[in-house]
Amino acid sequence: MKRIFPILLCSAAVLGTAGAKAVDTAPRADFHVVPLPSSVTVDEASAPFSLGRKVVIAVAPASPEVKREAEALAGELRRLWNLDITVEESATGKADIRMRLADTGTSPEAYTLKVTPSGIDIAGATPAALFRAAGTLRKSLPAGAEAPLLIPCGEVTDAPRFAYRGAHLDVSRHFFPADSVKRFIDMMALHNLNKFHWHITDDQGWRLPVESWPLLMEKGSVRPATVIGHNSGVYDSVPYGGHYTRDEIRDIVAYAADRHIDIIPEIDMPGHMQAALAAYPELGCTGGPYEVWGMWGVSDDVLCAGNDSVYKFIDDVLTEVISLFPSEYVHVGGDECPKVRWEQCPKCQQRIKELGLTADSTATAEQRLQSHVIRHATEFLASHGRKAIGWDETLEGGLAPGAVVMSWRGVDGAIEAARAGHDAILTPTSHFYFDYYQSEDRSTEPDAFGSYIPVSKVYSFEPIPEELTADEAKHILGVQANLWTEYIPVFSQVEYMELPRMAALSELQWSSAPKDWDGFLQRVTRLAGHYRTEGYRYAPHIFR
Ligand code: TNX
Repeated sequence: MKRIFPILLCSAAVLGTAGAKAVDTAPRADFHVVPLPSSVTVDEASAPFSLGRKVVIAVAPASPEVKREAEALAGELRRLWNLDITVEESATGKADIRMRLADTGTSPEAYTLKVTPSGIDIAGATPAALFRAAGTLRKSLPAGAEAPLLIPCGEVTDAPRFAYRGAHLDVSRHFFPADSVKRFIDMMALHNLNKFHWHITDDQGWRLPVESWPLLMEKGSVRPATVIGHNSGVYDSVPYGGHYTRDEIRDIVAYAADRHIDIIPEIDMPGHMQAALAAYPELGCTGGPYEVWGMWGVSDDVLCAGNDSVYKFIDDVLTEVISLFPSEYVHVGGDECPKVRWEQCPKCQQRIKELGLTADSTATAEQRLQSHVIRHATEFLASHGRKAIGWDETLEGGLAPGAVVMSWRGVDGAIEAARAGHDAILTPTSHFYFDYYQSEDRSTEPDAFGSYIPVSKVYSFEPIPEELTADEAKHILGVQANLWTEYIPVFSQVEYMELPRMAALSELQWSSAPKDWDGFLQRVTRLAGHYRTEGYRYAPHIFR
């Protein structure tokens, strides 16, 4: 009752008694969104601001970057609440919503959102900060409601805990067309994520256009058949393929950039390369023939590390990757590379000799050969101003300076990397493999990889390992969830596996607040209203 009284009072005050009845029951915004902002203060004593059907957003003249963010917010308010919005360049700034750049804190994504009875002031350190502020405003508003929308007076000040807030999508095992990839990017933007790790090549299909090696697309993007179920040994005999064009990739990169999301493409090497070997068998140790793989798992056939043309292949592919993706980071894989072929391969053994690689208690000669391949790719990227990320196996046999470690087999890889002065990203299978089941009762779930990661488990994760000193902990760039798609043939299932686990992920990535599961549950329940307006398919378990 205490809470409601001032609202009734002020709505009448704002709109006069004639309009009071409609406004009394008007849907009310709530700044306690997902991910939870650093600070939310609500001034219950002041009249809430009423956002009517007609809205003006003002930006300072000659500030095209701010105007772009204002237009983006206008687009969302139009699309979701059917508001009639104009963006004006106005020096006096008289408007319902005012947006500007300002020094708002230490993070480039820090913003403030201030609501007074006369309107909403959004200030951010950068365009990205304005975008996050607009996202908070959007999530604060009640999904599916009709204008006028009441927005309580108060202030949100906010900044992310981690600069790297990732989500990964595997488009090799199953292919998702450009529109679906954009939908994935939309889901990321809704949760303040900013790094899209695009797993675009693997044994089961090469999806990236590479003009200098055209058979990668022609042959490497289609597998002749796919195994049924979990490597049952029975195949469907249906060719399965798909790849992106260069134009589609450029378009997706621009779409992500508009949402302040960088795309980090992964060229998984020297293992997980059977699709490339099917196209160019001379890149393998045995010379093939190879097929684009139709089963799941880890293939023994990998790039031949003793073959000079393999290094040329890597340079050529990375050259095209760099030309398509402006991202600071490029992922070079490095996971699950069996050494059985290299052990038998005269060229690989010769290369081991030439390089003087020897086994010791920390690594075999073949692990050091893998480290040589990854070092080659890392140095190639560095010479073009880019940074390499590799899965934690890249620690075996030594890491090139500046390489970033993505720790997936637990958190030990991140600890080791941080102690050695390398940056690290956490994505342990225990909490962030969203291809794992969301319920212990598998009978009602779509087929999944195995194991069990409920939303509460994701939410419980603390990103900074206790073992690290404060200085070492600075190397933890952030957290990421991975979606491997062996058992995910359609995009609606991508949505189901991501949501609402992505909400819990986003809290760890963004929010510095102490954990509060009950509070999170209330907030994510409101967020699910936004999932419904977007038509996202989400897992229902925590809402029951
Ligand atoms: C491990 S994580 C893989 C993927 C599989 C995934 C299934 C990693 C670097 N490699 O190739 O798809 O497990 O959960």
